Amino acid sequence: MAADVRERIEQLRKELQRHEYLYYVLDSPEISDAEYDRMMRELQELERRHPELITPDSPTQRVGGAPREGFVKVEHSSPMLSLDNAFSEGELRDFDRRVRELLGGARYRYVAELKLDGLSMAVRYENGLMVRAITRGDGLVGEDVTENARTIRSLPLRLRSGEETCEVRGEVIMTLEAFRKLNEEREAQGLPRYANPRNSAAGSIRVLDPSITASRQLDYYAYFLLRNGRPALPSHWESLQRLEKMGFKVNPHRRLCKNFDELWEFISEWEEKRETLPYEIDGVVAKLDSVAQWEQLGSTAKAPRWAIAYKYPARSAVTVLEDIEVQVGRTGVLTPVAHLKPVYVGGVTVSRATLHNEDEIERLGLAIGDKVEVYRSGDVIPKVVRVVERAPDRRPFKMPKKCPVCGGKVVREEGEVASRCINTNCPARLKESIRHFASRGVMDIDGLGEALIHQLVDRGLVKSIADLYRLEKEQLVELERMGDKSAQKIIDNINASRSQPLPRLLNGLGIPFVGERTAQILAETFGSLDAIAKADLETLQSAEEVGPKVAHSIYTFFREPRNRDLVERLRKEGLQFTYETTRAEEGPLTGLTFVLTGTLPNLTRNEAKALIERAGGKVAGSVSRKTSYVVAGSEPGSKLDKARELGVPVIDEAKLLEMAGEERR
Ligand code: 3B8
Repeated sequence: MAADVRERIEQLRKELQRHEYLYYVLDSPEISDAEYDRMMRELQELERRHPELITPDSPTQRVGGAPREGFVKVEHSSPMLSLDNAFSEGELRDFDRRVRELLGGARYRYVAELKLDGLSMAVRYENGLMVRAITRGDGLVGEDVTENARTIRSLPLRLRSGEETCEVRGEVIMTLEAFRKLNEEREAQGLPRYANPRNSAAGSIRVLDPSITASRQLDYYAYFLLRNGRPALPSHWESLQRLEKMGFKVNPHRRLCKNFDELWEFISEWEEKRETLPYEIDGVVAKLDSVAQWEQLGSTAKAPRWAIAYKYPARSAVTVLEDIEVQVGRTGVLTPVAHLKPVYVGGVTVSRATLHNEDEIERLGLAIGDKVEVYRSGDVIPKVVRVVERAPDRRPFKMPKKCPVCGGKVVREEGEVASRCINTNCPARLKESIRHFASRGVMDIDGLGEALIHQLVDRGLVKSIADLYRLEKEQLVELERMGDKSAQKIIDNINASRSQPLPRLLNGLGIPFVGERTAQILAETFGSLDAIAKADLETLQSAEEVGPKVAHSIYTFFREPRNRDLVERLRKEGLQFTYETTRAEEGPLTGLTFVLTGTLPNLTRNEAKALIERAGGKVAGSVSRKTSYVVAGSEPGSKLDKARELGVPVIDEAKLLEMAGEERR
């Protein structure tokens, strides 16, 4: 038995490690998140029962341990230097000339890498196991952030290359997407926003509670391999390839350059292409490829002479804040938007920027007419970062008392940063609700864009999200710029969205504070929309990550008659109200296998399945000697005969509910 468990644990770890590598490092998963979760849960359960078998490289150890009192300072094996900067082609040429002179005519090549905008971290491996992670600190002494670093999924806990002892250096970053989500969540919780992904990554790695780091979706890119405090291989290019084989994420956008021109070409190419990257870079790092030449050139106390960081021009510019417009979002939140005198910022013309909320405007000390600095990062909406010069005739901004769209009352609740239009019929809210509902990653209704939504709402064709499912092609064809073909496509896409899984529908409903993540957790915890809708505050809070504020928001949402009405209409349209939950670890049905046959009086097949799994049981497709019970409804099929043949007990829905400890419906 113990040997079996040990073997199963080993097997699960190997599989999970492989899938983590495929997902987080290679970005090409082979299995669904649900399958991954299932394996993870099985491993967690086995380790819970056999804690003596837990090892530090087990994938379960990434969840983040207990908070600590403070960080321990640790000396680096060799100084972690920073890089000198070049801000122009001329400065880069100066660097190249110096290198050429110092090398006295020898041939040399550069390795060009993107310069990720994160924070540097050194990671030690002993006999193939990750043992310590240290921030750069002052370059000589950093802080031990091992427990936090463990939670970074792209950082291997065990090297794929075997039992090596070495040190790896690289950059911890947060992707733009993770950054955007984090700030959305923080805003929802009334917390201040992070200024940029870099600060946000730094803030996430330097927290005392590793579970916070775990929730932040950080990434690690390796760029340096050391053994005994010295570069491990004679060529940097080969080091990067080697790091990849060891299981690290190494930025694929790199080039071995024979001369300055090739280096400059790489830099020019990426100045434009950096817009397309899912993370921020602030330049390109050029390093000599030959480690022997590194040693020849040496370092100053601050930076190596064999490398340089070419910095792209700052993506900020100064312009005039011409006006502040107020937009109304789907939850009625009023968002001030800056209208700017158009200005060129690192490649694009910017004329609008978000100002988030009233407090932000106050914090910045903004007034209309001021000269302001606008900053643009990646694909994120530009933002105003500071006032450069106050205008003499500046006009202070005041949040309107009436909704700019419907004229309804605007309120700002105690302790909230947002002002809201409280008219639930406000057309701006409806339009935003539909836009959110249809958007990518939510219900994914391709073609249902802003212009179409405006027309649908303004013409009264859609008064509620549910009306979308009643639209007919003929109605669409009559709209501006709508052909027969595209109308049919949109209708098809709307119809296809009926099968989007419950977490997406939940997200789509636009319940304040319920985004993608919370929706997923709610669906997994409760298994059905009805269970969520009828749950009381306490029950809602029993779900992970659902605090009083979120619970209150969900509770209130489902008690509002308009929302109940929407839910009922969506049910009639056949949207997905149940979710296949992964099985509960322990419940009244643990160890039992059920087979469903026929139509049950109250529960749909999916609901019955979810109910059984929530109670710890399993559902199988066919009857065998291993079947514990067959649950039969009206018009059962051959499964009932089979059950009788094998002597498997047959029960009805009521009995199932009773066994599962669920109240009768
Ligand atoms: C030597 C090499 C510092 C760095 C380096 O993407 C040194 O190589 C360094 F003293 O800071 N942010 C990179 C990045 C940073 C560094 C680096 N390579 N790709 C980065």
